[in-house]
Amino acid sequence: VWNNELGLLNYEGCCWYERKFTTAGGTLLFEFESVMTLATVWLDGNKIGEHYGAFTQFEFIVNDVSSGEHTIVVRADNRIDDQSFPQRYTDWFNYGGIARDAYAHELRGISILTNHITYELSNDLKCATVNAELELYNASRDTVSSKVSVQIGDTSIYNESITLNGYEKRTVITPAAVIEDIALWDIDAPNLYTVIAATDTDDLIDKIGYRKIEVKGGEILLNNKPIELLGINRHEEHPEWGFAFPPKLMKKDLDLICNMGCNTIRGSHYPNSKIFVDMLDERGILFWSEIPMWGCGFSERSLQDPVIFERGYSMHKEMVKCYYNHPSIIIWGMHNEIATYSKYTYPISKAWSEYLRENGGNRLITHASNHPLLDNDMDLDDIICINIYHGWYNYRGYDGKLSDWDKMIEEFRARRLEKGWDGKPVIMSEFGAAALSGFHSHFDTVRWSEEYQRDLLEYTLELFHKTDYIKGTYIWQFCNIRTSHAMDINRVRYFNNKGVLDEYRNPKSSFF
Ligand code: ADA
Repeated sequence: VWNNELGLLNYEGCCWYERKFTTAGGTLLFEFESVMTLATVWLDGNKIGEHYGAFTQFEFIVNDVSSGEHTIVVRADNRIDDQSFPQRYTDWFNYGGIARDAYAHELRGISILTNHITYELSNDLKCATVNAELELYNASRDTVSSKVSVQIGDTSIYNESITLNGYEKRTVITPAAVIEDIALWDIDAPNLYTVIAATDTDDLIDKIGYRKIEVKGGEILLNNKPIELLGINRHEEHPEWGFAFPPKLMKKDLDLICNMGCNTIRGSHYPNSKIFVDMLDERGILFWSEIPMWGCGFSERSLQDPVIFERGYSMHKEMVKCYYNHPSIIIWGMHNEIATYSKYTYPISKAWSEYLRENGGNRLITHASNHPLLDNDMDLDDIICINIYHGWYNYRGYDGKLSDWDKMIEEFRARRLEKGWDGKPVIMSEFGAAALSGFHSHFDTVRWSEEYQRDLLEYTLELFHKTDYIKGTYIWQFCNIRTSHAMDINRVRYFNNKGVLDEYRNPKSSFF
């Protein structure tokens, strides 16, 4: 990420990356986990592909590569325009560069590109009926036959021979296999099973966990038991590395989040690193993954732009493709604080929620709304998610006091009943206040003090926990983040200072 080089903090534009490598040749698969935001890739001067979207993985396959030395060039372009994700007015910093790992794989014979494991659990949750959906590719120009097998834990669920024509891609859905006596994945027992898909010349190794998430009668049920989501919003960002976030720090962030007693994280506002989601799987922490479609930056005109629709749609598809097997992901978020009070968002939310419901595995679908009393799209959600900052921002029709919360909770209770949404659990997905580390006050009305933030969080959390229809809370936010210079004067130091930790992960009073 270039912005942390001296003099480049505010550079927005293109940056070129070049790397020489040697290969035995044949078919190569180039995999990029995150390039911000428009990526164009050349191999030995020949363009091999282009991709839009900063936080989702993409791949290009190149056949007939000669053996020897080659040069790969990537141009990363993070310019913002009317059709970009994010838009100019967005509350995070628009870093540029190659933020996550990139790989070149040599493919041989029949290769496995993806392996999605889908399962249905029996009512008593003791037994799973499992399918694998394998995407296979013959990386050779000749017809090739190979054994294809899939094993989950100690159980073989598939073992067949398959023949593919030269360079043919084929999706194989294995017949249903019943696995008895499974150990469930849960927050206090995150049991994982290793999945090995193999051909004569390739393998793909992954992990899955068996769990069931659903809503019933206004409750969220994890493995048939009601659960309260105790969460925090976290940006995968650090002032030294931007979005190129080191795994060592991911572990530290998780240790801190577990110390706070959280059982869930919202990956606000974009898909997080695969390695981070692996850690969540291993530690039994529930995750909300969403695409980077942030708020009021998206004008009514842009919400009607087919390019915006298609870009967001493909981000959902790539998110599902990449993270499908992770048991920790229980929520897909479609967007955050867009104009869901207008008539322009419903068609978008409808198309995306239908896609996610059909293809996204066993997950709850939602969007985060900052106008809960006017929102039209909550019909489409499994859980209702509300972002409101009473006690920090002043809202029309309210007094600008902490007690505005009590009023709002009763108003939303009425709206929920009127709309017939009483079966949908409500989550307070953002609330909080900014505090400048080390700024203290004896007076509980002094904004920006650590005490003001602490008291506001105490007040709101207590209120939410005792409100019958609220089934989860995500504090805004884990730590301070660098933000866009387009944000208003409220962003002191050009940081969003609502972290319960500062940007270097030192605690403020509210952390405790
Ligand atoms: C919004 C938004 C967050 C952040 C927050 C704030 O709810 O979703 O990204 O900008 O407001 O701090 O005001």
